[in-house]
Amino acid sequence: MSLPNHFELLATDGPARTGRLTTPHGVVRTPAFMPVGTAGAMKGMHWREVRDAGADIVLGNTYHLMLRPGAERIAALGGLQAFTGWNGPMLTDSGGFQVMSLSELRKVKEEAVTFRSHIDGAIVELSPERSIEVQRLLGSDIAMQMDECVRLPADRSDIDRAMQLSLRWAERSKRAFETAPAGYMLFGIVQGGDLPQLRQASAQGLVDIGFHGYAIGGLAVGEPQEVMLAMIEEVGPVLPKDRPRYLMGVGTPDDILEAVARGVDMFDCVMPTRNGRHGMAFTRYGQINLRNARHADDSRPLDETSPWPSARNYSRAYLHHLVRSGETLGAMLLSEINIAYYQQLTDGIRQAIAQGTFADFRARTKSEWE
Ligand code: PRF
Repeated sequence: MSLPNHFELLATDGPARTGRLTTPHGVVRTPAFMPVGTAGAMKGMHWREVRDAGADIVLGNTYHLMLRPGAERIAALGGLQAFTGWNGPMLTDSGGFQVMSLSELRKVKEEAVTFRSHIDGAIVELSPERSIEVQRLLGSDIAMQMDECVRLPADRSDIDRAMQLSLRWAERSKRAFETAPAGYMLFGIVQGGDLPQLRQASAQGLVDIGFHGYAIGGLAVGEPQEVMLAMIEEVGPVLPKDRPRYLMGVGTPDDILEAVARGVDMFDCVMPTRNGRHGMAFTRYGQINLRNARHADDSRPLDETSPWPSARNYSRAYLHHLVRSGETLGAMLLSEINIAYYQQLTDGIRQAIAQGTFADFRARTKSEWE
């Protein structure tokens, strides 16, 4: 059964697209970059800065929030938006991927995954149905199906088994989502590793079930960029043109430009905030490691042309000093500067697609990286 469509394509430029996704908490302009606020907070940033930087939507995690402070508690406190103070759209990841990367003693069975909480060691079970229930208790605008993501390289049999399991979990997730109020969305997740045939089968299986949008998972998990881009090209023709496409956990500015060139509409990644906390700045001149001694006497700002004040107003020497001294302010400034850069990038991408000049924009942006 086909679900209502809340995505409107405004313009295309080759395979690249720009559009609007309407959620219960507001409109998301695409291509969109979603900053990651894992545990109900954007590490090192105020929500007002996230909003001012230009983000329309942020990502939260089922896994973290169900363990602490708990989904039922957040629901009783009015849902994620009321609880956190972020009043815009939120997408939540389903938890399966975080179980695999963060918890110990995990066991994947047909019915559910069982794992030991990384917080207090408690044994916790997460099924596709419970994942949807948690995401609905959180009040997530866009919920994700539970899936199993295999790290690459992997054997064909492992990739195939996880892909088939993810398809069965997709069906169960959709059934569990049937009673959600109008306007809320559920995305399926394509798996299939680095194998074109399995990617296509996964995408076709999800389209047959029918989702509000489609994510491409299982990429940026150890394969070279060219393999990731080839897998996006495999699923492109299978996915419905009128539905949003979300590449999960990606990536660098270069990954984003290349994926947009292949039809991707949405992204999320911890890179701008995590790398920022480790002294790395994303700028129009490329990535700059402020730990490096060569910045110690450099009075220039990171980017004198940036619309974001902190990228213009602090010297590289001062940022270097903050990072080397372990000052909280260093992590805070680089987080906001990086999130602002990612939003400027997607803003430029959207404008270029609307004007039919995306190829130029992509070439010009890359040519400025040192
Ligand atoms: N599945 C889910 N979340 C994810 C991924 C996935 O495959 C990835 C892979 N890059 C990041 N986040 N559910």
